[in-house]
Amino acid sequence: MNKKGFIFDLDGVIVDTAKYHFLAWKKLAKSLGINFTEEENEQLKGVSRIKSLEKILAWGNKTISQDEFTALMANKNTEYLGYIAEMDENEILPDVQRVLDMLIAKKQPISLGSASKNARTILDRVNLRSHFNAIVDGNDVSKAKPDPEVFLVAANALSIKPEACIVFEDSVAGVQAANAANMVSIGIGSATILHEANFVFNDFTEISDEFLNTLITN
Ligand code: B16
Ligand code: MG
Repeated sequence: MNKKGFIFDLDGVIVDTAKYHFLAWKKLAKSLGINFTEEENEQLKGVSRIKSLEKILAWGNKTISQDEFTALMANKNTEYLGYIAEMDENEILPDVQRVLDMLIAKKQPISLGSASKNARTILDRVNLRSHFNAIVDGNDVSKAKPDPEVFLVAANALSIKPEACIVFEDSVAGVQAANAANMVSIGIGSATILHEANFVFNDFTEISDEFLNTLITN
């Protein structure tokens, strides 16, 4: 049987953790007297933790010491982990389980390709870790999306050539990273925002088994 490498982003694709990132960043911003909006949070999707804090400080016109920066990052993550600790299978986004089960039934290699350093914890919370043949996250790479590193490392971990990999992504930076890796990019979200993707669906309920079969055979 044909084997393709299926690479899933985590936040915004498998689970909606953006809302928890928002709450944690909002609290941090407030402590600095910065008004952080949901629109700004949108721009942090797929962006690493360090880059996210740099952006928030720039939006708020704040300069802080390196020590304070490090302390704020740690505080934000502790706050975020508090929300993550409450997660369970109910937070898996619609039809993600169906798509994963279908790909597993078709013996397709599956990897995670996420910028998050908390990816393994989240997969454990929602009981999906065993569905993945490989997990590549923010702990395994040094270059953030739109650099293709995270997806190239995932392809390598699956022993599948990049050209034979398919990436599911909700962020613009992630779609650009998949394209730069020479992979098929599938945007999950708004077609207007993710117009650089090869295909775009609002969510996994729109992705049929027939479409997945075409990806496997072509
Ligand atoms: P953490 P993804 C990304 O995950 C999120 O979209 C982004 O908002 C977050 O800042 C980044 O992970 C780092 O997350 O603080 O948990 O290491 O979408 O690439 O799965
Ligand atoms: Mg994402």
